[in-house]
Amino acid sequence: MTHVLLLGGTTGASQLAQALHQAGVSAVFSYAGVTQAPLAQPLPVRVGGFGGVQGLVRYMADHGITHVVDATHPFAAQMSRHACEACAMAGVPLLALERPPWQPGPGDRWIDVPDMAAAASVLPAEPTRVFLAVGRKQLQAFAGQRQHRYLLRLVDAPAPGSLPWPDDSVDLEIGRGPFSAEHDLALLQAHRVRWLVAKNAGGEATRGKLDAARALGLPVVMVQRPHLPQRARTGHVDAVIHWLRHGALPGEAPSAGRP
Ligand code: 3Y8
Ligand code: NAP
Repeated sequence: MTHVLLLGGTTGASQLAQALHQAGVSAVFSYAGVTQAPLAQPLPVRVGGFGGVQGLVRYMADHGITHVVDATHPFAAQMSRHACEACAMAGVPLLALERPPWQPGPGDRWIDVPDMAAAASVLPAEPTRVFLAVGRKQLQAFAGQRQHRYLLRLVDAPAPGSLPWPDDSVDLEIGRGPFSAEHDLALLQAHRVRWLVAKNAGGEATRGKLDAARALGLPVVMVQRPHLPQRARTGHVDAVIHWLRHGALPGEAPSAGRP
């Protein structure tokens, strides 16, 4: 009897949850619990960490998990690494649902950097106005660059005094996306933004800020994805359903001994 653990928290995970529900596949949707009111899902939901690799192995045994689909974000590297380790230890098949990284096009002024610290180091020395579209957890990397005026987009309003700068020295936009190019163009113009910092998340939900930056001729500091272990992966929700039914991705022979 198939019972899927869907590691969620992205648009792709929400789309897969709908497909699993419609296909009548038994599954549980997992959030880390880092936002106050995550989107509702058509599947049973569990919220919170598993307690590391061993905790995930124990959760899979206790709940009869037969397959894991890692549909987390490309920057949720620790969760993805834990899923690889735990599934290898437990002998549970694992498939990643992931989207390709964004690629620069004509007119894009991207500066690729390997990580958030490098992103902070390429910002100009002289004071300017920077849109940090990297969420709450990554802001510390910019704490030393106090000469800039920052626009922050966060899912939840930050607790007073919790930001690395005085609350009155930053501008906040609270929202979870998707954000259109029109919306982000107006946002960048309203705040006279001169630089953007973004993670190469891929997908359509937040690429609007990149289209807006191109239209305004603004430089984008683009943080590259962390490296992840080798694992089976697909970019298509229907390929996940096929994998669950046939033990292989479309066009591949079923792996020996797999359900
Ligand atoms: C808790 C679940 C859906 C899900 C929507 C996608 C799209 C919007 C792009 C910008 C960039 C950012 C951030 C972002 C994106 C989608 C998707 C995606 C970026 C929610 C969600 C959870 C989170 C966690 C949150 C992080 C933060 C990152 C904001 C829900 C809305 C900046 C990443 O305050 C915090 O602790 C927030 C933390 C991890 C990155 C960070 O380091 O701060 N996502 N985002 C999931 C959980 O608890 O398991 O609340 O409903 C999901 C989405 N975030 O179904 O439509 O699919 O990528 N999320 C980044 O890419 O830079 C926003 O503003 O332009
Ligand atoms: P992370 O750094 O890779 O993981 C940190 C710890 O959080 C994990 O070791 C695990 O705790 C727990 N965790 C993460 N995702 C989980 C999930 N889906 N279900 C249960 N536990 C989870 O994770 P993150 O970058 O903070 O991302 C947290 C969530 O936000 C994920 O669902 C991710 O898909 C979503 N998200 C993240 C980003 C981003 O920019 N990072 C963007 C959009 C959405 P234990 O070790 O205790 O098991």
